[in-house]
Amino acid sequence: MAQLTYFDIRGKAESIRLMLEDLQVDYVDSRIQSHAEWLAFRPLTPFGVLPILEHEGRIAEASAIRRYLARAFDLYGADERERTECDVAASAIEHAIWQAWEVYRAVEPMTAADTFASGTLPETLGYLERWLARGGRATDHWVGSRGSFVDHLAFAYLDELHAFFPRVLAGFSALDRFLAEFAERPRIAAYLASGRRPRAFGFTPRGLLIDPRC
Ligand SMILES: N[C@@H](CCC(=O)N[C@@H](CS)C(=O)NCC(=O)O)C(=O)O
Repeated sequence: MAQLTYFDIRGKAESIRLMLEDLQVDYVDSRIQSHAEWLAFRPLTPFGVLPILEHEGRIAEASAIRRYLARAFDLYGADERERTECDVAASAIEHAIWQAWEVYRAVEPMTAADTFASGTLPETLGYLERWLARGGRATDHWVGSRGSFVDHLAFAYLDELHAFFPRVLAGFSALDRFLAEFAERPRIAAYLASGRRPRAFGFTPRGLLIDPRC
């Protein structure tokens, strides 16, 4: 049995939860609930941060966990070219996630959100959409025809944008379509409807960032 340890937020763990759900891995979704619990647990972690995954050993770092699961369950491309494409897309999406999270941490988040929505975000989404649809390929998967861990990472990112910047996202039809189609995968749809997802995307200096659609 695997165990994912994180906080009661989606944050850096949600794409991992999506992978575990989609792969039907038997896992415990362990969520640290209090600061006191975290202070006690922190020295036991490899780098003083979460998430960590226990699965035939202990793995730290979100991107390493995603790639470990991708290698173990054949979600890392069919050949070397596709593996490189997975790394390229995952890196670009991780950067885009970091851009969005900077907005929530801003001193004036409303102003930062407006600036983001009219500038950085559409520019980033334009690049991502162009990459997803590269060479006129089908846009149901980011890499290859069978899908990869990049799909789970992209869904976690786009779903968060759908919650907070739906009108901006709606301007990017391939990304919007990918989001809708991924949500319809039977195991993903079951997870989304399960009520087991954390309600909050993350922590901000002003408290939890709750999904306004919940
Ligand atoms: N490089 C790590 C960073 C993980 C990270 O920053 N985790 C945050 C939550 S999103 C954390 O554990 N914060 C607790 C702390 O810093 O005390 C990864 O990507 O997994």
